[in-house]
Amino acid sequence: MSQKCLKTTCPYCGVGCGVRVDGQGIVGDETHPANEGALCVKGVALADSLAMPSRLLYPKLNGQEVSWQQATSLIAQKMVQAKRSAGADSVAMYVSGQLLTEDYYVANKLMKGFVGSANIDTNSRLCMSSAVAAHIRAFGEDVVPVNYDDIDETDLLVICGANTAWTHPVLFRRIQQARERNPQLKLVVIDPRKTVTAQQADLHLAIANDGDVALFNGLLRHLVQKKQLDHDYIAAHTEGFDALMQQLSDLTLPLPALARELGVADEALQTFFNWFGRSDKAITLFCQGVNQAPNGVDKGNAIINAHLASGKIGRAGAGPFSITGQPNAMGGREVGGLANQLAVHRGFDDESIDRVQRFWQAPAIATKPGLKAVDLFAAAERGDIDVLWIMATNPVVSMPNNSQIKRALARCPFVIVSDITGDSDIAQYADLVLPAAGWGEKQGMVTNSERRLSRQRRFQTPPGEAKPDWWAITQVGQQLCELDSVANGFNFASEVEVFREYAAMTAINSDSPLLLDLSQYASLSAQEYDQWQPTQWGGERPFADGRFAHASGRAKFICCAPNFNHSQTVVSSNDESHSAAPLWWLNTGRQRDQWHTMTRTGHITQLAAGEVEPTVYMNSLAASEAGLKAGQLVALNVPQHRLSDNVNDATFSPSQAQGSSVLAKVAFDDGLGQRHLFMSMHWAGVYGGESQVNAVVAATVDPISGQPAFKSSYVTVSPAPVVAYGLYVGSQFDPSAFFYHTQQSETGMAVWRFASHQPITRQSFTLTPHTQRLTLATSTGWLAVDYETKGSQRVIRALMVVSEQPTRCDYTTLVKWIGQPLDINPLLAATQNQTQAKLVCSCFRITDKQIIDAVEKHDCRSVAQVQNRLKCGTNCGSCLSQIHQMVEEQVASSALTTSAKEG
Ligand SMILES: Nc1nc2c(c(=O)[nH]1)N[C@H]1C(S)=C(S)[C@@H](COP(=O)(O)OP(=O)(O)OC[C@H]3O[C@@H](n4cnc5c(=O)[nH]c(N)nc54)[C@H](O)[C@@H]3O)O[C@H]1N2
Ligand SMILES: Nc1nc2c(c(=O)[nH]1)N[C@H]1C(S)=C(S)[C@@H](COP(=O)(O)OP(=O)(O)OC[C@H]3O[C@@H](n4cnc5c(=O)[nH]c(N)nc54)[C@H](O)[C@@H]3O)O[C@H]1N2
Ligand code: SF4
Ligand SMILES: [Mo]
Repeated sequence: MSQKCLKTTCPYCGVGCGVRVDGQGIVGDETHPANEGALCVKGVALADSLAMPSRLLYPKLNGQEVSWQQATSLIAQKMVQAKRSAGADSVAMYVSGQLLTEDYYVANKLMKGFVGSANIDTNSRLCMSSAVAAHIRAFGEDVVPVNYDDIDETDLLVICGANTAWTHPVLFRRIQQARERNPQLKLVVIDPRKTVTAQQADLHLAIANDGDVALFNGLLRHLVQKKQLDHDYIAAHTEGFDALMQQLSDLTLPLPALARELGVADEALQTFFNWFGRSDKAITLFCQGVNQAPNGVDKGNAIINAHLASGKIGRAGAGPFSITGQPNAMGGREVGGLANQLAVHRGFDDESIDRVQRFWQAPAIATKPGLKAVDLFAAAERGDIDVLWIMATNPVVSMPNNSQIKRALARCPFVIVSDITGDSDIAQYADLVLPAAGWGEKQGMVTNSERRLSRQRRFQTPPGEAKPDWWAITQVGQQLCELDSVANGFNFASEVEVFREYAAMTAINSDSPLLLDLSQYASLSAQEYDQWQPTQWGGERPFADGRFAHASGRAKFICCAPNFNHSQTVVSSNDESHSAAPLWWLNTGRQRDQWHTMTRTGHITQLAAGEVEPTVYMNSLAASEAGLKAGQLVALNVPQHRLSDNVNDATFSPSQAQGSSVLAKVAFDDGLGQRHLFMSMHWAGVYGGESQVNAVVAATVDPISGQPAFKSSYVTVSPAPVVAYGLYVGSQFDPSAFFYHTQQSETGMAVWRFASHQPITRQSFTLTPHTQRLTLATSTGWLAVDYETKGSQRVIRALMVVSEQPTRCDYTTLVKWIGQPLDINPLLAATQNQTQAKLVCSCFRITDKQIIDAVEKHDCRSVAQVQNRLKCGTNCGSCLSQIHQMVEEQVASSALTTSAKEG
């Protein structure tokens, strides 16, 4: 790490926090407007993320090292051959919101201007495409009209379909600070789960899955009835209101019926409507509970309708606020990385095609939208894609119905994967892998959720021959131009040259109503680029003048039909007629401490301690009705009728059904409704490759955006046929013989968990080198200790515990025994201790049990007192809201107990 101080941005979520890197480490940048110095637990662990195992170091063709020259000229040749023999659409790229703007720009230019196909899509399809489509329908352009600062100005904050406390923690912290400063500010959370975010709210509406359109249409109806519309705004700046009003009674239900349909109390719904109607200013912040739905675009528009109708947009403290997931999802949208956009917010109308073609001097401009992610892989599965270049995304884990993705990759004749690690599941499917320079080794621009462009800066040298993605793309581009005998469109020597061209290109918007215009940076010097300060495009307050990008200059109301069919009760009873086993609604998303498919965070001890193995959360009552215990291994299965749907598809063979289940351990969460499951999307690779939730998530998409409905699948749940559960703590272990196995990183070692169909014998484990073994019976199985004798001491090197019962023993405490002198009785007690504590503070590894003890046994009566004792929440603060909640509840309950005793 460099000694001098350098400013860059965090590579994880779309909050886009600034960080400072110096000889001391990596800390929050106080001067960055997105975070003012704060970082969440993932940001705090950034320095550890750099010591990544299994970096890709050299280009490899079918496992053999090749030079970059060989690799890139092969890609260019394959692309040209495919183009000539099967047409430009047989070439495709699948890229990522984790690329930098410069990478994204040249990838888009290569495909849409020089290969001649718009078959370039991005994982933002899985993430933001519904919000993009909603913005374009309403505003005529993909513009997010709210800033983080607006949170300090608003009267009402509605968080819809987002678990912000975990997924955008620094933004949530800002929300909590705003509430502390302004006790009048109300927080409403709309989420079928009682998440950590929902626990903090003044009002939580646990609506039925995909009930959002009905809810927001209901809000609009309330605004009409209570005369809380802004008629002046509607008349001056919008269109389509009358048409919407004519249909409104068909688009929602009157209050008691609506409340019933959504599964929430009348009064709660009424309270939300009243708060929204009476607030002068309101912000509706939304994320994947809105976007990842079969009606995700309509959800976005139903939200926007309510804001337009009440004039709560285009001014401080008001507006619909789509939060981006990835660090540069927004930058990708700007350059045009989605298959249905051409470039720089331009679509495929004749004028845009002409302007883009002329700007690029493109020999082969794409003239129609390309295939969206799910369709793109379906085309590959049919054999329609000959060359597929995948960059900075891991679709075998992150795409729905991922067995189809695996089939597609196996079928595609030439798959190129650019990644930073060979451990990613996608790298296993590549014919050619390219080693990419990762965060800290590459540089460029990213745009966060509030349209703010910040610089990522390089502070270390890439290992081996790893290269920035933009460089690899331009090498291919240059050779492709040569093979096609056209002028070289990829003559870029550095990132700033790419950025200048991108900025210059946005000048094609200058005489249009589009707000994306960075042309003032078209001649940025290298020094100015180096010294770039975080800057927003579109100005501080887009739409302040009430002008929108539609030809009429007005925003549009969109009629959105509610999706009552998708409410929990209706779908499950319909579907059950096909299936003997009861169906459970599977909701998927994120954990606080992991990033996506774990390639960048799975190896970090501090982050691995949050959710230690693949876990499916369910209501304890529903579990007991189904005869399931906490800690038990279960399989989530694709219901029979969906398998038979697949069978109707000519490409489906019965053996493929075998990939259609997911293994996970049961944990109780009474914040979930009956037969409502939640599981994270993270488990993958060495950490939990048998538990990729997308094996059972259906590839249902929103018909407009093509975004998968990751939160709306139905599955059956069955106990896994486990004869023995096991755990191994040590530094080396091969768990591949077990049908279920996972790995949790620990400093200098790991914890493997596994399950077996057969009894596990003591002989089935090889001894750790240089050790002796002691085995002992426990109440449910046995414990083996591998130890090394040093003088008179026996030092523990590895431990394994095998049990016939799903045990709730707090295995992580066993880690503390490694390297310690063997002391049988306390060790045995530790393996049989049945209280599994839940980690609350990752920075100081403080569990819920310790916090409860601090209140109960050590008489701590406030968060400050608990923190004095345990330090929890004093570093990154990601868990602060949880600690507040716990301390409050615990203090109240111990007061009750005391008064009961006294009474
Ligand atoms: N720790 C962590 N943070 C991350 C990421 C990560 O991997 N790890 N990834 C980043 C990325 S790329 C993204 S896109 C964001 C995602 O950020 P979020 O959208 O906040 O996270 P999710 O957990 O995917 O889902 C949010 C919530 O939607 C709810 N939901 C499900 N169905 C419905 C519904 O029908 N209606 C409503 N209203 N809600 C529903 C779920 O219960 C869930 O709590 O997080 C970003 N931040
Ligand atoms: N069931 C379910 N599935 C989901 C979701 C969900 O909520 N539920 N959410 C969806 C959403 S919103 C998203 S955004 C996706 C995310 O899903 P992915 O994009 O597939 O997840 P990542 O693990 O971030 O994949 C990034 C890959 O790029 C590699 N990488 C990192 N840095 C670089 C670099 O600089 N260059 C290159 N070339 N490679 C790099 C990493 O090692 C990793 O393999 O998942 C989607 N899938
Ligand atoms: S909130 Fe956390 S993950 Fe997101 S940018 Fe900030 S530090 Fe990174
Ligand atoms: Mo995302």
